[in-house]
Amino acid sequence: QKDYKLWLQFDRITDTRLASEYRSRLQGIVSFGNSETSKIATKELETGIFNMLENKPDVLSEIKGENKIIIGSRAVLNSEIQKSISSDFDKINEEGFIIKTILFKNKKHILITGKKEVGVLYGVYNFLRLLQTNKSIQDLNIADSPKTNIRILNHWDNLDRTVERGYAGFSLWNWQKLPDFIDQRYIDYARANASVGINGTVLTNVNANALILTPQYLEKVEALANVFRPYGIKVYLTARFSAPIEIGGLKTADPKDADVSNWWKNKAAEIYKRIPDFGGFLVKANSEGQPGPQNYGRDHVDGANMLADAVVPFGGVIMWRAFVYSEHDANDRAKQAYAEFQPYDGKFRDNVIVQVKNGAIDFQPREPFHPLFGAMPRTPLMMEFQITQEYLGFSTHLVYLPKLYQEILESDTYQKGKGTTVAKVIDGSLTKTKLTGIAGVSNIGNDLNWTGHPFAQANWYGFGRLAWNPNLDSETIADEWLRCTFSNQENFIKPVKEMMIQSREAVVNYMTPYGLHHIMDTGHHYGPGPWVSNLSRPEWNPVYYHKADKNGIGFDRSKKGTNATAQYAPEIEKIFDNLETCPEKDLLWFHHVSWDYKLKNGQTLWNGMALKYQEGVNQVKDMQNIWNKTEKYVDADRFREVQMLLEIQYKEAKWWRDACLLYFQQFSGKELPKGVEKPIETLEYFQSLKFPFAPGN
Ligand code: BDP
Repeated sequence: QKDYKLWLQFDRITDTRLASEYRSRLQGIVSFGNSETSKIATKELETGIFNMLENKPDVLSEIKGENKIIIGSRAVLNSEIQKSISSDFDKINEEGFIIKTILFKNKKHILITGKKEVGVLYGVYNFLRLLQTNKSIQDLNIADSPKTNIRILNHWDNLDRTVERGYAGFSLWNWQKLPDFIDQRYIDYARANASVGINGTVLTNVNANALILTPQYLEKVEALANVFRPYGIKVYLTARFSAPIEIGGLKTADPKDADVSNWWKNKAAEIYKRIPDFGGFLVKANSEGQPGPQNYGRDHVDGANMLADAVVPFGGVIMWRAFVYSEHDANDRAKQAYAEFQPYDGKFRDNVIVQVKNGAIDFQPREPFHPLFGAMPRTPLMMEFQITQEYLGFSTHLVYLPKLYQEILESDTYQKGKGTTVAKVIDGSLTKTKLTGIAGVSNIGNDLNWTGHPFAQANWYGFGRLAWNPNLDSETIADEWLRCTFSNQENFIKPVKEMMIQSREAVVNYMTPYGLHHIMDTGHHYGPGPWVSNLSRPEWNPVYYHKADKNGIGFDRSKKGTNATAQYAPEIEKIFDNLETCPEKDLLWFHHVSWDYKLKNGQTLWNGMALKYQEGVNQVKDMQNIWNKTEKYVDADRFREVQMLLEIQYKEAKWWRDACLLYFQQFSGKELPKGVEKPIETLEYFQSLKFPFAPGN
């Protein structure tokens, strides 16, 4: 099954000239080292080369002749090679790798090495990618290292195997059969992650169940940790703050209570006894009804630091989430995380990292960067992206997310003047923090193709690549992914890459153009629901976010409104605050403007908005046209699958356009401009639609 193999297809190289050049340079593998990791690296190289070049390289234990690939970590390399490249090791960090053409006894070879075994494994996957993407391997001199320490997937997986906001089937983790049954998928999952440099996984949902911390489950977690370890992947768990009560028999979970902190210390010791390299805990506390320190009159610092003290003797970390908003201060949800967390800057223990979503609301098709990224210079902050497409058409719509990730990472916080981008906050280069990280809420389930949509695999891949290096370009990543996953044919790559790149803007256009946000239907978050106004908490209702009325539309977060703009550095605040300078893509996020407001292109807002909705639909049509021409480059299954999915996406883009425009038209009272197709259905029809059973909510 092709789509099970993800980007690790290792298809035969069809360019015969290139294949023979590769063959001549890859005449055997000399593998130093005996660890599990090094065995995996050797095997990957062997089978990868065999599949791509159809010749089985010999695996040798010493260097003879020429044109061998020599692999091994620094410690196990022979002393002559070690000496000759010792200065290269200065260029990499603990997880980095070197791929270099070297001379050994006057003969050319390719060396793949690193300070640690896992670096060698990363080097091997990167080397294989060179072949997969048909790059020259003539004179190699690559030294590369991950720019962040924690590159981690967050699985929102429940113990009953349902996945919160998961659209690719049930959870991979078969808790019932663990620890004795090791599904091959666990190994393939680890492989895929290691191949892009992901080095951690949180196995359980942030809306946590304390049972995972009982011995019965820890035994199962241990079995998974054992599978992942040789691939350089650490296991983490979510910690339910009230666990001391629920499974510990205590009366309280107050972080200042000595019995409580002792309970966590003992729990940590118990976990580390089983899993010596356990990563630590991810915690959602006092957010959306989850228990936390505030239940006891304590604060986030008390809670996080208490847990941090429990894991610190073992080298563990606490990832404490900043996704909080309260119903008691409903004036502007976008301001609440900042208001609650910013005053804690500098107060957390060294092994606490605060995990912040990319935007201040919640994983919308477009949000400006979260103001906290520019506001906590004395606190390690990690990024939380969503790979699963909760608000972007589940695994039905083709949306290439690295484009969104890049937009956020490139945003300038001005924390220390111009050029202090979010990427620099995240990779620690700004604040010199040693604890850095990027988390991605996983889109993986037990579907045969892992992610539901074949192109959703690109979001997993791209997340990993950007976690490795937040400065990578999303277009380059798309190029790599396409070549590794489908084909190297330029006639395929060029248009399909374009399709991927434009897919992010398309979804913004047909769902939430010009800074609109959170106007999806209740509960499942799939289709349009700008009319929803009956939910118990004001900030759960779409009408709270678009504020459409006869006078106009948009959420005024400027000085005249909720003053959320003041949470940004003065330079950015000024830009967002002023209608003249506020980027139009964020217009209705920051301003309430009249339907006649003149856009930069000369259109009125109403016309411009309607045209954007139409443009989104047209873009999906373009995507269909592009895909329909790829049949000869793609296997029949994936071709057909993507074709059907794009057809649904096209239908649903029209659904979003028509439902939103009909609804907003009640307020604007204006005709649809020329160029926008007339809706066939009525607003009442769209409002009456009931979404069928939605997975994962
Ligand atoms: C929202 C989801 C909800 C999650 C929550 C979170 O709708 O299912 O539990 O975020 O991140 O996006 O905690």
